[in-house]
Amino acid sequence: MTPAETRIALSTLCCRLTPLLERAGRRREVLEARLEANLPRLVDALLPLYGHRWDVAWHLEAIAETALKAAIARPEPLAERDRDRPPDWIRAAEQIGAMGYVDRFAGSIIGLYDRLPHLERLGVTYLHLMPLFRVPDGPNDGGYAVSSYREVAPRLGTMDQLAKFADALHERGMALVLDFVLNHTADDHAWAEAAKAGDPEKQAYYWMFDDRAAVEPYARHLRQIFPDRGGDAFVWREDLAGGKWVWSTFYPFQWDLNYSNPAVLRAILGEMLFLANQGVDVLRLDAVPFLWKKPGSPCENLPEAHLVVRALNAAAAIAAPSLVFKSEAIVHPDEVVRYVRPDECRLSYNPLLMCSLWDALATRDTRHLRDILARRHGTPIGTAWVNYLRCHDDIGWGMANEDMVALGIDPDGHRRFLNAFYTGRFPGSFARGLPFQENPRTGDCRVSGTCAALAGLEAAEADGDPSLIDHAVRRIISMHALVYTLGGIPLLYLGDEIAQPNDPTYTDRLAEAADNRWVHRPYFSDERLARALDQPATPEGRVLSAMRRLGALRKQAPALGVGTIHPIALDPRYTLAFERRAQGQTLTIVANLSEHWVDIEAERLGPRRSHDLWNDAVFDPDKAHTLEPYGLMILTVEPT
Ligand code: OTU
Repeated sequence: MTPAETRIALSTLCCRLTPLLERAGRRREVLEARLEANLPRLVDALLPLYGHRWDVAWHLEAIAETALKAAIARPEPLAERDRDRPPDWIRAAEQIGAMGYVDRFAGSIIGLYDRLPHLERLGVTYLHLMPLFRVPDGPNDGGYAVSSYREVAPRLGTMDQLAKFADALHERGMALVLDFVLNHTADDHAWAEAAKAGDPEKQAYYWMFDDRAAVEPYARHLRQIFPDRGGDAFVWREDLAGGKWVWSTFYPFQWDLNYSNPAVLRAILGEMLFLANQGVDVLRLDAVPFLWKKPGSPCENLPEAHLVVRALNAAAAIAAPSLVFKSEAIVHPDEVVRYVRPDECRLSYNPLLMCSLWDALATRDTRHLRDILARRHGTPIGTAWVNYLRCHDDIGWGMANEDMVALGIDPDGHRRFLNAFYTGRFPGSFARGLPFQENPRTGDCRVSGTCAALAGLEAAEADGDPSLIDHAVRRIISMHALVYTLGGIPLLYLGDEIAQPNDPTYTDRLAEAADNRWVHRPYFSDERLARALDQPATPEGRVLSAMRRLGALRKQAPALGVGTIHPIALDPRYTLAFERRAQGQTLTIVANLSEHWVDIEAERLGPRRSHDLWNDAVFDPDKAHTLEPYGLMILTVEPT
């Protein structure tokens, strides 16, 4: 688009929006200012996507109108939140995230109220509830096959209850985070049902092909996401007007939306802003890399996928400015960071840190971890990582091959080792994970398992050896401590704070049996929580008290928010040390990711006496210090 064309599009758009603005009442001035600031961004994102269409002006107008209508309908308390919430809240040290399934963590939305004291004790300020929308009966990919974005699954509650719960969270200084599954809908979403009934407009919401020849230019270039399902990303559906191939990147009952159709972007924007107006603060954009498809390309991370996100971001800035997007792109690290920018997603999962931490734990070698902290950990101003150890998905070894090669590591061989290690197949491994989506052709797989199972607690408890149990507990704590001290928002996977083991009972449930990610999605154990509280010396008791301490630490340590990390070179290579500085505070974190005792080269940690906050001890650089297996120090310079 030339600047002149953009200007013309913009001015036509402004005229068309005027009658709507007249209905905005007191908000008119604010909305005019927001339109002025964000309409150009919206148009810049949309024109390269749809500018070639004869009806582009009509679609631009419809999209802008959808945003403006949602802005006018925004409930007053949320409009206040838009005004009052400093946009940089996501970068503050006091932010602590937690994620869980409504049913597994609390039974229902109403049940969540009883869990609030537990969350508050952990310092949680960011609560990510896993998809809680209406879904098909039977398999629904843990809620990621959405039948309606506007209805809560009846067994969990209602949309009204959710909106009220959002208020309750806000009153406690917590943000509500929900998934927005925008790459696909369930095959029984109203749009899919209309497509089945022969509605050509709704058929054009999806990727549908009459014959296989039309599928091939795409199919040949795609990576298999779920090899277990057999076939490729296309499914033949007899129930679609005479039979059609439908694109379904994930499970066959999840139909990919067709964003090359601007009506889809408008429709999904409507659903998104409906959720924003229920009080959702952060939307986790599921599977963003897949949003755009082009024949002959891998159909992942295409530049147009970024434009779709930018268009939604600009529309949200008009309608619900305090809404934040979190990107879920579990891809090559170079691609992951491309979504992390204020005009796309201000938050993003940090899969590279996650898998590098597990890598260091298995190899007792922190070189790769140090390397990524030095080179790949920064994010643009106004953005932050969401750092985590476990989530509801499997672990894939998403390090960059070139980074590994530079360290003399063979990427394929190393990934095979990590898979063997974390599935307990490697001799001497402490981990008890399961291979997820093992590809018989390549032998490749990913890993399922809870933090406790992967960090060795399960194997150690089966063994009954107290020193192994102690090591496993220390692993869990030190790994979480790194997540809590490496900036960004740490995201606790609920259940891990009480070291819940794998849940093998998923195989008894029909809808779950074929997907072993359910092994690490256990029902929250009240019994375990009670034991953790009553018996602080048990593994769950030690982990819970450590998680509470880490939570409390972040509240007092501005240095732990987003900011620069200065790695400190320490030998041997199973130790990791780095310094965090902000607002006059300096913290030095030292972790031993091995079962060995380590002599710490104290002089490398700085010349001053400091206080070890974690072990409540004096750290004197002139004295010898040793760090116990999987030990941790958090040093702060003592005021003189
Ligand atoms: C996401 O994950 C969700 O986290 C999964 O739970 C869903 O099954 C899936 O989408 C479909 O909705 O491949 O193995 O780069 O890697 O979107 C998990 C992003 C996945 C993909 C990611 C996907």
